[in-house]
Amino acid sequence: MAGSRFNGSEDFVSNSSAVVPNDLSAFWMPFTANRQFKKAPRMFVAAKDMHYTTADGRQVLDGTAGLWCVNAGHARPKIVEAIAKQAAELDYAPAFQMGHPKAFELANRIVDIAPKGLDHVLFTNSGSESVETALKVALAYHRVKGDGARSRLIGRERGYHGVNFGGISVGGIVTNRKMFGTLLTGVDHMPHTHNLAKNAFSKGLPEHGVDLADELERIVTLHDASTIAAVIVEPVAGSTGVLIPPAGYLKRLREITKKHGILLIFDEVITGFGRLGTPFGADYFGVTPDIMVTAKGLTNGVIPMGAVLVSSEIHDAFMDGPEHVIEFFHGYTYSGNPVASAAGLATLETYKDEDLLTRGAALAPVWQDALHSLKGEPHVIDIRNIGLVGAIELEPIAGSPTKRAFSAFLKCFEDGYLIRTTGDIIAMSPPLIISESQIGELIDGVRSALRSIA
Ligand code: PXG
Repeated sequence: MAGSRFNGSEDFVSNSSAVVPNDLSAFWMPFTANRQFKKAPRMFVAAKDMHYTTADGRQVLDGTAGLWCVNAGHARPKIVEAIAKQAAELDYAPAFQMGHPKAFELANRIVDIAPKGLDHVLFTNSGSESVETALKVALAYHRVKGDGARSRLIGRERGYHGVNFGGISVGGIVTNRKMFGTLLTGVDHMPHTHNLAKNAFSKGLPEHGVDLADELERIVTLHDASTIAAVIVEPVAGSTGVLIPPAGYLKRLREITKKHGILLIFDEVITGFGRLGTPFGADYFGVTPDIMVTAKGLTNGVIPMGAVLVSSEIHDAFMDGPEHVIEFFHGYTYSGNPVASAAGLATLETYKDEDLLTRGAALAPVWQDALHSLKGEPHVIDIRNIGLVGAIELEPIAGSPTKRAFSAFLKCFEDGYLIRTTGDIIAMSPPLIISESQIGELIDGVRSALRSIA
């Protein structure tokens, strides 16, 4: 179709075995400006460790771990081998009323590294499904306890909890919500914690804003605790531009939820599996939720999989009634899929072999210094960091929000660096195997892009 074909398609036959098609019209790409992309496609055809290879044979340093998921770096041998072996040995086993060993083994290994008290695992295929699963567990938990009036769910402005109906209902991103009708009823939102006036250029946790947790008390007063099932937050809000919680904020949320019998759900799809320099965000902040939502880094992004961890108290509340009856009417055809489970096990082994779940802590000071060296560069109005996550907020071009950051993204890609942008915020979250010199390289790439864009 006109406009969707490359000119001179031989330019896009890669130097690897992958051949890039020259008709891009059929694939309606996710969260992508499709028409713009298809006019000037950016294609990856291979990846190894810290680098992608583009269709035209260039190396691109991965500053985002794919989409916050390739925490161990690309094409790691243990994971690649485990997937191939599992596919040949047991490709699929029915997920309902049947089992296979690797799903149980993976659940055990996840519990081993999880915060104490989160002892049971439900498997899903994505972060979005993990969120839906967590919300449903929370609602059903109160119901099986005879407290079914607790049906309200509380999220937060600027929260991202995937794209399904529960997730966009508790989420706080206007563009992700406004097209889709009335969403779930009985949802309310706390304010977000981002405050440039008070906290710009904070290193690590911002100093101001712990009192924003008290907004939950206001919401409880409005609706009454007896109607509220759960509060869901990302320990660090990733997708809306790395919003780092003020010191003490998550502890305060934990106290308030506990006081009112409200479940606390941490959405650790991004903060899980070493991103903050600890196995989970819960460890970083010293706050244990009742339910923890994960995905992404669980399988290093290689095979789609998510996991929802719940406390024994929640799990045990369901283990009642006649034993032949299904306790929780929820699950997916691919819950605990054998190949995904094998990928998860090999991923956790790789993390362990290379101490990747804590490597971010050792690198964090280097990362922080490198990021904050961008202070004073053109357009930069804030820099923030935690673990191996960083964000650079740019002054938007008047009348054209998002354009400036997107130009930086394009320039970086051209120069061999992969970054992410959301609004006018650049977000970075490299694989946890990044070297100190690669951190320097990446930040210098961003510096040079900032100096060259309008
Ligand atoms: N919760 C959180 C906190 C997430 O960050 C999801 C749920 C949904 O996961 P799935 O697997 O259904 O996509 C996410 C996903 C970005 C970006 O660049 C972030 C996500 C996905 C894609 C891009 O910020 N987070």
